[in-house]
Amino acid sequence: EPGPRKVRFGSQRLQLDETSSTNTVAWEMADQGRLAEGGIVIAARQTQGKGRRGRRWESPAGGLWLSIVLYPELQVRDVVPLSLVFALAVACALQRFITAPVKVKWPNDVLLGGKKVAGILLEINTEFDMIKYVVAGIGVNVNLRAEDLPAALRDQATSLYLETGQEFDLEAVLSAILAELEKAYARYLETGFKGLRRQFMERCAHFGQPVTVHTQGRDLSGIDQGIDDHGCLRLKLKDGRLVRVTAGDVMPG
Ligand code: BT5
Repeated sequence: EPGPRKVRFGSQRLQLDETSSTNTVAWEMADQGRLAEGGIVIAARQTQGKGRRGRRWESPAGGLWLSIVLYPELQVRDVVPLSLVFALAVACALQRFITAPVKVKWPNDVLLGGKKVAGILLEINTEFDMIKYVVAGIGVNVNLRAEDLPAALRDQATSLYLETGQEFDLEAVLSAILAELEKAYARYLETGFKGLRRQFMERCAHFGQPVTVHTQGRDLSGIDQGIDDHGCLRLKLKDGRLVRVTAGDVMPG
């Protein structure tokens, strides 16, 4: 049949009270063939929540901590932009609940009031060049209070509650997120990042700004020239050279 098959996100759901990391659980389940495409693992709390590159993700009660498993028929290099696609989808979902602008920060952050409200962790299991499965971890600070986060994070992290003074129904936020993720994923399979690039740039917190990108052990400073059709960040360096970065951390200035 023509067109990519449509999957429902969250139709299979493992709900846990507390776990180490939903990404770890989803990875093991996928490995054992126990998690279908679009299946999710979700926990009320994580004791070993993971960020990128071995970093820790604070996951107290009050947030949404979930992982989705996917079996895309894509090359590894075409899976990498999914972290941008999913960050955009989460931003769009959160925007349904609040009026303040929800922004994205390349490659995997969602920002509210300039602070991180959500992050994406993509883990890819490959065999040679083939993808066995992808686990997309999504963490959203929904009803977290200031004291739920370590003091050192308080000037860079926020929650929907901290920005609005309102509590949100976790199930309602979850369904909005799953619906947006599903839509963005289908679109990505159809058009590639090309079809989502414009939308990403419109929500991007740093487009046109001076930034420093930490990538492959070094810092590159320049002006953000936007994201290309493959999801790479284009940077104009001080010496005028234009470089493309595939992964890294963006800081202002
Ligand atoms: C991320 O990493 O942003 C990926 C976060 C993915 C979390 C989800 S939760 C469900 C699933 N299971 C997991 O174990 N993980 C996924 P990165 O860009 O590396 O950002 C990590 C950095 O963000 C840390 O080093 C802190 O500085 C900061 N941070 C930690 N916890 C935070 C939180 N709850 N809110 C905002 N910032 C946080």
